[in-house]
Amino acid sequence: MKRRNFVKKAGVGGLSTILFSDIVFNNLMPEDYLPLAFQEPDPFKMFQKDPGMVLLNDKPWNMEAQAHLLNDKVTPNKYMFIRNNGLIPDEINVSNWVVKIDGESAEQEKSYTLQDLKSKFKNYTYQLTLECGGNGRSEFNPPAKGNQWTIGAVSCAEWTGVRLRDVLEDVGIQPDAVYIAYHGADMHLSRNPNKESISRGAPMTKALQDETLLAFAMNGEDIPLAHGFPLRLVAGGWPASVSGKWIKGISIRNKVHDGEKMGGSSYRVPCETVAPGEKVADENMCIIESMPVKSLITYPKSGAMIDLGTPLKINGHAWAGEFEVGSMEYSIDFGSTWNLCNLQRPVNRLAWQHFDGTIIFPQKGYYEVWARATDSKGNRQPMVLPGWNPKGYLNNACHRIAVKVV
Ligand SMILES: Nc1nc2c(c(=O)[nH]1)N[C@H]1C(S)=C(S)[C@@H](COP(=O)(O)O)O[C@H]1N2
Ligand SMILES: [Mo]
Repeated sequence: MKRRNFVKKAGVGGLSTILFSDIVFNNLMPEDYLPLAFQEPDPFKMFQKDPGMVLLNDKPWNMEAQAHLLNDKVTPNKYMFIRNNGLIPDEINVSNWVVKIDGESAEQEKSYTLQDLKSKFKNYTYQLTLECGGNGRSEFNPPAKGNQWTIGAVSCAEWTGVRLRDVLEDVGIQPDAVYIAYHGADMHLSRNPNKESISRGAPMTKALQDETLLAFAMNGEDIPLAHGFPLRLVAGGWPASVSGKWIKGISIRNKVHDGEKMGGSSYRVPCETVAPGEKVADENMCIIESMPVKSLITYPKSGAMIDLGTPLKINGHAWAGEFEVGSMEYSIDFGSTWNLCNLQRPVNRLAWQHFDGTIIFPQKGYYEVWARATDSKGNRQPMVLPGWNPKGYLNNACHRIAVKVV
């Protein structure tokens, strides 16, 4: 992003919020002068992230959480991963922000201001799990190019907005509609205005679900800038790349959307399993839809020291794309035997579910606690890496933590 413009627009929180102090002699600062403090911006301060978050890339900004930071039932901004493909928009004017609905299968072209959306349609609030399709990529071998996410590219925040369905129906959907596509205001890294950094979408069935929102609030406040302020699409349970940020347009398409990062190996995996490193022809690649069943132990932090005889209470979250998690187990003997955890139902469809369990270790020494979720259809997390694919998507292997009993 152009940093000076970011500073201008940071008026959202104000310059001094980022610096955590006032600029003395601010009135004497030359008009176009960029204070040193912004020349090498601290992304943790700039995006109000916890210093425990891990920065993976600064061009574009990408940041992930660590498992123990995700312990909250509802993910606060400070622990939410950031995945950007392009440059965060630097000129956001909320008062004249419009979203245009168009496309071959739209009855008409129609634009809405933010105020139109908020007042014309009923507002809904859901907790929705968003996981980057590439979460877990760092483990694949041969390695896959892209951000080397470990386990931290997942969140479940509370989103408020209007149903995409209500808006699309207000515009009118023609019977030949197949797919919706989003268009965001973020610029391509090349700064070429004719290129989109990413423009994905989803089949009509997903677009028309109750929980698919055009959201204007996250956790009861304006959406943070990095997460799509002032308007984002939220399609829980699918690769988070479907949840377009900084939404300026939605197209109702009469074919599978062919925008940026819809083809090739982007967010697509071999339709049939392939050997690691194998070349896969384009026509044998399938678009990722529902994300696979997965879980995370968020307490304790890996490396915990426990006194022998003191029961250890573990807890975390589990999620299963479009489905519900049916059961949750842990193992302390490298997967030989498994014990059931308590598992809560989701607050609403597509929200992650919380689990806990109490472990009594038999003797002093080093242990690993492994966690494994099974979805309502019987699909279970693998103990080792699942099917290799060119871009390293869909790694839902069991999460493991180390524990020392002393
Ligand atoms: N406009 C736009 N939307 C976007 C992206 C982007 O780069 N630009 N990244 C996508 C990807 S790949 C992911 S994983 C999620 C990340 O959402 P978050 O940064 O709010 O966690 O946003 C998706 N929506
Ligand atoms: Mo992503």
